[in-house]
Amino acid sequence: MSGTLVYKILSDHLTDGELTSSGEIGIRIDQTLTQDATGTTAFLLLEAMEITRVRTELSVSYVDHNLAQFGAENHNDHLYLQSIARKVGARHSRPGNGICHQVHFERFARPGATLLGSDSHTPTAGGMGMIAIGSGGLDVAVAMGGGAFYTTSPRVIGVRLKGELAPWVAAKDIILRLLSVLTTRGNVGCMVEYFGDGVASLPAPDRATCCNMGAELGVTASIFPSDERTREFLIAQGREKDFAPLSAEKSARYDRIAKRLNAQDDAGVIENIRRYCTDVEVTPPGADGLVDVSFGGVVIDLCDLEPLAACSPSPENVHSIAELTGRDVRQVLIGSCTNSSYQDLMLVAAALKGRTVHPNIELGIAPGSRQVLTMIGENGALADLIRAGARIVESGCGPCIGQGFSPADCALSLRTFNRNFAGRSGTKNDRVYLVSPASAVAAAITGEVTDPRELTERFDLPFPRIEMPGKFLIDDGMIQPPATEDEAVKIEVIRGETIVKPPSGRPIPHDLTGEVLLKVGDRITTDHITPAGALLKYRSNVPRYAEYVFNCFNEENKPTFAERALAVKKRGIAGVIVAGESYGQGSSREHAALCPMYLGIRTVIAKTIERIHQANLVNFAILPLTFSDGGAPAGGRRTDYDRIEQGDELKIDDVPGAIASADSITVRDITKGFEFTCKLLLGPRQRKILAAGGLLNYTRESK
Ligand code: MIC
Ligand code: SF4
Repeated sequence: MSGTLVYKILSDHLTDGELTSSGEIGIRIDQTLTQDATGTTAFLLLEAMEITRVRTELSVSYVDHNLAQFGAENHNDHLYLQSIARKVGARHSRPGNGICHQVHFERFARPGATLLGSDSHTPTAGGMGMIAIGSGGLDVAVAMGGGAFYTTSPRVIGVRLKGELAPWVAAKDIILRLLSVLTTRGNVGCMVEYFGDGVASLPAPDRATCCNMGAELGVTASIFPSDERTREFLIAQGREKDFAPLSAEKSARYDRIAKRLNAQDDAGVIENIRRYCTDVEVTPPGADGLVDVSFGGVVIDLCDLEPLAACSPSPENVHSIAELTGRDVRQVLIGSCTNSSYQDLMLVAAALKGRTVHPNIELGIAPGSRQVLTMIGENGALADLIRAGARIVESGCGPCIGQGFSPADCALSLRTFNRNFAGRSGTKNDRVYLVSPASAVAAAITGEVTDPRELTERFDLPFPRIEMPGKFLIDDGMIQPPATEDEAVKIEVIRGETIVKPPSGRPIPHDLTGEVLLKVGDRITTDHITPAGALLKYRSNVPRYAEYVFNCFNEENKPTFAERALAVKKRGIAGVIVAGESYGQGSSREHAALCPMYLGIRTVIAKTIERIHQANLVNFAILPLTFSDGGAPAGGRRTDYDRIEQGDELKIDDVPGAIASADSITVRDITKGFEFTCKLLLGPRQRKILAAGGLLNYTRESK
């Protein structure tokens, strides 16, 4: 990765390790962000570590997720966050001020800096030429206290953009195209770096859209160079002083990327790799049907791009809008940290001006920030949206996290959001397609999936090219400044009774006996593990939230997962979860580790585990193991994953010995009478954390 922008920023911030292998590196964190759904736990953990003052250049606590306020829980959290942020020296963006990533991009993101956030879409700020990473709240708490953040020295995927987007084709279509090439799988430990002449044509908010959905690729961060478009945005935000030009060296070397794919199931992906990547090599399929694919980089010609949609249930299930045209749509939602910028909403308003939303469509719009909402309010665009029949939602996450606007059974919902995991909308049998604001508004007008490029001819609607305003409305009045150290002493932290101290981890027993409580398939998301939507309000009370762990797998009139886990815990043995590929995809929520830990889960054995979730498991002293046979052994024999069943009793001897130094560990399935090996791929620091019984204990011990 020498000469890349990623390399430059990381080497400026390196505190530990080397940037050459895929070993562990420590980096200094300049800025942090937290949001209310993860922030309460993050600040409680900060308190548990006895950190009384933040030591970063900037830490911001945002309230944007839980705004529904049914019951006292949400407001209790808001008041706690407002008081603790002020006391410890963080800023606090109050409810109504907007979605953390949108507001951070507008007001704080700066080229060349590092940002760590307790939300998986923190990489949005990469659109400003910074390294922005999502993680669990405990890691953010450590960074707030001045500690380094540890991650894998990344492989850098080079994405060259050529040309310019055609009218009605959008930044969202760029990232959807990339998802159709790289998929949501197998990109752990990578960062995406955009370069090429096409970059200059994209304004900063478009870059933010691309970096935002890098989270769906599963990469650690995505980054754009910082150039004149960046300066233009910063000037308009009254922050020119934050500008610094940054780009990769001409001689920059991007990494060669390797992926293992299924020749049959992934045929479309392999075709896309051949079409959009350079120096592609594909091996013939093995007996297991798998092929090894490798390539030098990705090239996307913006001129050739067409409007795309990611169909349910995965952001990688990408099709051209042309293929889907004519499908009946019932709901269109515009908003989320991906696509709710001023330019996005102005485009939608311009297209709807003087029209009424199609009778079949329910249209909801959640502007990304108070800045956006106020500006469209003042220039009349909001009135155009309201007149067209749009239902305006407050600036926040809202429907993106299943808080309202759940669609009817099986009704097609087109959203400008970033995730369409089954059930995330709050409707079990939902059908959510992820699209650009242009494609969304086209459906809002016609009532069916429509290529927005047709709007010009069919509705005599010229493409409304939205220019970046020379000056955004600047009003940070809803961002509470931190207290001075003197003032801080007098501040009393408000702790509502629904806020419960999170449990801390314990060292894993020497010989671990456990029962497989659940065996799940591929792509289990953190939404499956710890459901969001209406249940988000229990985030500050782990025992209560834990009742809903794996709720989607519970069957009527049968003990729930939580009940079974607690019964096993009572017997003095551990709970084990067995999973397929990409376990723990999606959000950064550490509750997906913290709640299982509370229920007595001591190990997860999966084919692969996603980056943020793996780190969260380690932070809460849950052993993350991956099957050594990769879920695909040679010779066609049954995989270890296939042989294990729910209810099996497993035994692992000398866990501390393995944690100390081994890269593999033997697991015995006592019930079935066979042994298998698992990989224990951890850096030296993660091994110490596990041995200490979690990051909280480790941090206390190393003080
Ligand atoms: C999400 O989009 O799933 C969330 C809600 O923003 C999560 C954070 C959380 O679970 O609180 C994320 O993406 O990290
Ligand atoms: Fe909020 Fe949705 Fe963005 Fe998560 S993805 S931060 S829920 S807007």
